[in-house]
Amino acid sequence: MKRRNFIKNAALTGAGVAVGSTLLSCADNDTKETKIVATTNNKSQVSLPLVIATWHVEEATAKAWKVLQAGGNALDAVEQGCMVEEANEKGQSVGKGGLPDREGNVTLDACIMDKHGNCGSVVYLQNVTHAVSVARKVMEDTPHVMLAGKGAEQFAYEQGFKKENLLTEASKKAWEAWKIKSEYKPIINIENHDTIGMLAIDKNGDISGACTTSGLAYKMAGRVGDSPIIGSGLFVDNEIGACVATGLGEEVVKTVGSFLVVELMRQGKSPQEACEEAISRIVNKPNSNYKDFQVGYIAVNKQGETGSYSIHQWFSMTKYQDGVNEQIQSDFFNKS
Ligand code: SD4
Repeated sequence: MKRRNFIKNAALTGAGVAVGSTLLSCADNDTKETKIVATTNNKSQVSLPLVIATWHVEEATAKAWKVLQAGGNALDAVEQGCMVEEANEKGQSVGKGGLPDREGNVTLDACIMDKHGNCGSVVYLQNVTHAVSVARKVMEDTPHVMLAGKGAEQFAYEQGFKKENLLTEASKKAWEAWKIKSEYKPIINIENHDTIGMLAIDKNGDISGACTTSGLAYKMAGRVGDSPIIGSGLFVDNEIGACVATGLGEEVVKTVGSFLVVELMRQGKSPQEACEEAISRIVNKPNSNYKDFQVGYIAVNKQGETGSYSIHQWFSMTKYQDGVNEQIQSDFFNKS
């Protein structure tokens, strides 16, 4: 993930951060195919297939796009796309290399949902990198939706997943430095916000989604966030559209965020309007302390229109459509 580079580049080049329908920035130097575009989504550009993902994950969307272009289905695309970030040890909020909990254990949460409304999820999974694939196995090979902890891990080994140490040297060092301070105050957009959520529509027009994370860094042992909770971290309704969340999971769970976005689209809102409304449900709560945390949503509807919105600046969505892999800077609530 190169979100921090993006932020730095945008600042250094004086690239615009205005929102609305204005063009935002010049090309990202890292990849020729990736460019930063308008924050609003142009309906006339809609064509299938397409894939969107939270944050700046163009390698993951490229993988998913390859699957879709070859005629693969949306379910395979989102699983394989998410696996790219799970295997990326530099991404410290997903899969291998994820930051651990307070005790030094890396624990993963993931879920996946297909065009039929089938879903699978794993929570508090240890020692297995590809949590999203274990979630898919739960969906396809068990009578259940969710497996947790030791049971999920045991199931993964039975399915042929290999045992790995997920705590890399870099994450161990970061945890040891954190232990000295022992202060639990995640920094917005910098710590704890690299969960990858991915939504795809294949050439048949069918939608699937997936979400995978190591959760909040330095969380309490046993803590589970929104990402593996169907309806909170992810929801897909093939008739309507899909949504996936990132940010402080506790706040997403309290509003059943992704289900809310899909239901708002069912009532006629565009994906952009639905994401904005779901964020407003969080920030407009009495005594909401939204200034202290980030939540972001991305959504797609059955027509292939997309939207993304967050509480604070610097949330972005990566979108691969019409052969172009681009980072779209999200509009956001807190302009103060
Ligand atoms: C969680 N939503 O566990 C996740 C955190 C996240 O990037 O988005 N991390 O609450």
